Amino acid sequence: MILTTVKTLTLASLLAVSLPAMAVVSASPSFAASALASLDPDHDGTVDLAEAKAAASAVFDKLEKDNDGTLDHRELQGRILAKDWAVADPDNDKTVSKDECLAYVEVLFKKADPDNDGTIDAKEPASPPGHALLRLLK
Ligand SMILES: [Ca+2]
Ligand SMILES: [Ca+2]
Ligand SMILES: [Ca+2]
Repeated sequence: MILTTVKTLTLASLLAVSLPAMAVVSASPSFAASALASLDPDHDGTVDLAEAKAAASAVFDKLEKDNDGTLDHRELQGRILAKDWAVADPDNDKTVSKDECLAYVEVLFKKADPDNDGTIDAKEPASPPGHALLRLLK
């Protein structure tokens, strides 16, 4: 019985890792909070724009496999939803440069910070732009 539970949990966490977009869509507040924690290196309970941009920069470098300086749809693996490409890719060349990526993070960050205090706290990632930010930065 205990073993079955462990197996189920392991499967669930594997699914969460292999399907990041789906995991974020179905995210509970506690999931959002734990995802937030991984973006909060100074552990003050909030993510500021510098932390979000640092995380985005690290994700960009990790995903940039062919070293052409941009991320295409294949490299992004669904981290940017189709409807958000117009925002993330203003020059419409179907790839996201690092500048575009960081500008997109800034747009999402401002939308995900409704009280405009310059930080995203544990509750704020539950908003759609908060989800978009977590989807990109995971
Ligand atoms: Ca590339
Ligand atoms: Ca572009
Ligand atoms: Ca805030």
